[in-house]
Amino acid sequence: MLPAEPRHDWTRDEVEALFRLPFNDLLFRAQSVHRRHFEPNRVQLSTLLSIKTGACPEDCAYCPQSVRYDTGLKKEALIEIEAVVAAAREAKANGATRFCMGAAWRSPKDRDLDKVEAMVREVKSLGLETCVTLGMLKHEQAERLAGAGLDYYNHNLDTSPEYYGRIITTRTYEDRLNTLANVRDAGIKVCCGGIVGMGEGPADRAELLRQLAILNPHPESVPINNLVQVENTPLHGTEELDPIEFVRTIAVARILMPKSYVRLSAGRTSMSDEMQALCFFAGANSIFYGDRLLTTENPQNAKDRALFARLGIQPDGRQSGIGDRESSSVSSRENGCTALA
Ligand code: SAM
Ligand code: DTB
Ligand code: SF4
Repeated sequence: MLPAEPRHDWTRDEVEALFRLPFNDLLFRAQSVHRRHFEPNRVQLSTLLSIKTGACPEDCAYCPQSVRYDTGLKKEALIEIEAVVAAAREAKANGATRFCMGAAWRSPKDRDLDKVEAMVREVKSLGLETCVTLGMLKHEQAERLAGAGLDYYNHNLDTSPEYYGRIITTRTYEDRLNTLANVRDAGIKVCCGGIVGMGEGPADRAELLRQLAILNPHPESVPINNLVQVENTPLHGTEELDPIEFVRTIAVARILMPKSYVRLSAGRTSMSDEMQALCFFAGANSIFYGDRLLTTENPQNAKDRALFARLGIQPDGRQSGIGDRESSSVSSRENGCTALA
């Protein structure tokens, strides 16, 4: 039996046992959970823009934007609002429903927030959902962003508490949980996930997902990033994660957080169409869409559109068109439920 309501009391043993299921059993269960809560052939599209690039004082071992690693990235101060609005218009025209603005800060200064608030207001007025990721946030800062109408704040746990010290030393796991609590208290929706493929072990992947799933409520949006290896970052050269293990991570995230959007995030440029299709089958129902993430590449829009066409996937916010392979209407979801219950 599948539990009807999300749980927040998953144990390590339970989560590790999910990871160890035979692959077909795991995917069947994840797909069954998915069909209970979502239309199975719909994917939400978020477009990213870096609004302040590089020269970050933090030491996140995966990140090309840290000032500590010579990645050749051109740093850029907080950009002007006109450039943000132009990028948001383009994202909307291309079919995104959410626009996510990221800044390479440890935490924002109060005067930076004036500009970010204006960006949020302008992007929202275009009819897009807004998300920002600005580093650690104090309670009052979260309140200010909520006042500007911000929909989502992205702040990732990144990995398990046990592995965390190998990846970041300049802020603690506790700091991250505090920021998430401040965001939640201000009434902003939480986007929180992590990165795999950083040399962590299976228990770390399980524990990252368990840490996300014991948050109450669950994050509304859960980005699962596959490490993008950037030359001259400490994690460059890390052994790549087995793609099947990546798909398992998506499936377990779907089972643990049944009502959350699970985003197939960074790392898609090195994934095959078949691997992405398995991720969607495992319950991923959101992606970053647009040819750039923050500083690295993402698949071109045309490539993603071709993938959706092959898979009969409809982006959120679009009506299914005549001639589409399979309508993603509620009735198809219900059919699926009956078939898979
Ligand atoms: N500076 C802010 C912070 O760290 O909270 C916001 C921007 S930061 C780039 C947002 C997230 O992007 C990180 O927490 C990490 O999960 C993800 N990220 C950064 N570099 C990545 C990489 N090379 N591969 C995969 N994910 C990455
Ligand atoms: C998230 O979890 N992944 C995005 C977003 N939140 C901000 C960022 C991925 C960054 C990948 C490396 C880069 O492009 O700089
Ligand atoms: Fe800075 Fe964020 Fe990159 Fe860490 S992940 S170095 S905080 S930009």
